[in-house]
Amino acid sequence: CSVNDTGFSFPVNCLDRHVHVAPDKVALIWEKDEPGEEVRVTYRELLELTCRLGNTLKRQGVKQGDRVTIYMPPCPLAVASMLACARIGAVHAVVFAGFSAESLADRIRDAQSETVITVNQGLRGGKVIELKKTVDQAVKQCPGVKRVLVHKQVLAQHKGGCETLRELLCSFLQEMMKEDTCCEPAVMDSEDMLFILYTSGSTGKPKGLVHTQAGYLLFAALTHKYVFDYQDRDIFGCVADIGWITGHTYVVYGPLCNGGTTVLFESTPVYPNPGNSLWAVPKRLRINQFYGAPTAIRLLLRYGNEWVKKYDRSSLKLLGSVGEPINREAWEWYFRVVGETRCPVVDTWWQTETGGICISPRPSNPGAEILPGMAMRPFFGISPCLLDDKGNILLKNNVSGALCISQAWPGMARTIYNDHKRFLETYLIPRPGFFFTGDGVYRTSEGYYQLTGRLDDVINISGHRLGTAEVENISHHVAVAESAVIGCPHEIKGEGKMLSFLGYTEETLSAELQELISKKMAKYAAPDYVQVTHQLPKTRSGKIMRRVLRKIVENKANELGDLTTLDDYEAVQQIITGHKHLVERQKDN
Ligand code: 6R9
Repeated sequence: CSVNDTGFSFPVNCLDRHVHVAPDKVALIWEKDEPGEEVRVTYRELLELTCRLGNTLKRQGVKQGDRVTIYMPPCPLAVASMLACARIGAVHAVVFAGFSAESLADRIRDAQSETVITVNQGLRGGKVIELKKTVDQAVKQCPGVKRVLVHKQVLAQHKGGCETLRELLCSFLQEMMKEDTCCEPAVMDSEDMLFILYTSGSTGKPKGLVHTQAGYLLFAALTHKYVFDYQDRDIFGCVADIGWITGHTYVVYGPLCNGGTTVLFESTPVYPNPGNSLWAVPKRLRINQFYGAPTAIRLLLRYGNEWVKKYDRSSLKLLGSVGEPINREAWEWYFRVVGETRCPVVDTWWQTETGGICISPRPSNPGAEILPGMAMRPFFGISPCLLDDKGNILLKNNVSGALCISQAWPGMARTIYNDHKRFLETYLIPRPGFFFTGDGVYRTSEGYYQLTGRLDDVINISGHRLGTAEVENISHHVAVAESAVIGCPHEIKGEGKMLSFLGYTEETLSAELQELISKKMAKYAAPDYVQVTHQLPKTRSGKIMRRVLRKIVENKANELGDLTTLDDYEAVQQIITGHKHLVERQKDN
């Protein structure tokens, strides 16, 4: 298959280039749900799969610029589907395969996708997930959908086949195998759309952020190479679902553009147990860089050191963290226990909107210090800027403010699909002349950046502004796995009175925690109330949903807002009940 010389579209950069040099190099390692069942796909195989799939899409009538919704768990076919869209110039919109039919339908309609690609079933944590059924329900509410391509995986007894939905539905593996392994890449403009990815706003409908061709790929490749010090033969393990931006940039585009070998994790961090799931993998697959979320690190920490120590982790050279502020305790455990103090830990700050990592300890001068729980330094071309509420630029160190970025960078999202006004209102108008991230940050006296949490979560007590992360970081106590701090109305202290939700501990510990926070931070920061809970409300990608907690303490449990990204509704119900008990006890006292 010869590559069109003028074609700079993605699959050429992510596949063809490498097939010319090293066709048999492994591109993907699919670490399946059942440990030890990995599948390896070489660059040649991935190119063939992508081309066949590209031809199938074209034959089905998908054209350049059309949107294609992909509803699949992490697997080689999902990656090939993304790359096939890119190859023919279509725009992919991957939707996390845990979303409900309703949420999927919203996203299909918003993207105006005529095509949906899915698999009949998926496996996660040993459970069969009926993806095709969800798609069936979703497309009933989407009159614009013309075709659903279903890959049949044989996982369990599957009745009925896929012929039921509509005429255009096809079992696409069969179709694909009839196609040619050569598919001319579309020639795209650098600013043409590459993909849409939905991220939830705190209110209203989800935002379909648009990333474009050249800038995004450049930023994905550069950050992957330099932040993680990715070398030619390394095996890169990013435990993120392809339904999130981390999966797009650091499972798919960054590693593949760099000709690397990337791991697709299908399972959960604790299936079948907290050792076999993740800690056995570095040795078996010889993983060199491991990139995960604080929520998973905190969960695994709770299971103790033995699960980790059981397995050889000498292949690891670097550990990364993304998605939330990483509290000091989790950072130390990651560094000391998981990485045996040998691997630098990079806390990487970025967003769906930024396309790739913007602040992280590496790259930096050889031997440069890395401080626990801090993203520290801006990446090449990123100019962070701190602004106060009135829009004044804060130039000094040892200051907190809104994190803004003062000049455009290649990976920046260009718009919200079909709603440029909302894009401007959310990111560019709040602080004119700057990109407004919505996150709070503290610049230390050394000039390093430490994220303090979402600005809408900031608590104001007697005139003092507190970032949630600052207090949560201190709430570290032997019996506390995770904590979330929120504000609630208070007559005396003005705007805020604090209340913490702390997991896995006994209520008798609340006094100890109050003392701990008073001592380590300040008396005013000590929580007025401590509620003990077994779980915190989290998004499916592991972020704590503090706004849900806020509504509960404001007694507005019936106005919890958009919960489509909420992972476990049961956890919220338990917190509501727990909160009622807490209020009753307060009254009794
Ligand atoms: C990549 C990703 C973005 C939001 C972001 C911030 C939080 C991400 C962080 C972090 C502190 C870090 N966030 N990384 N906060 N330290 N290292 O997660 O994208 O899902 O769009 O979330 O996540 O609040 O604004 P996305």
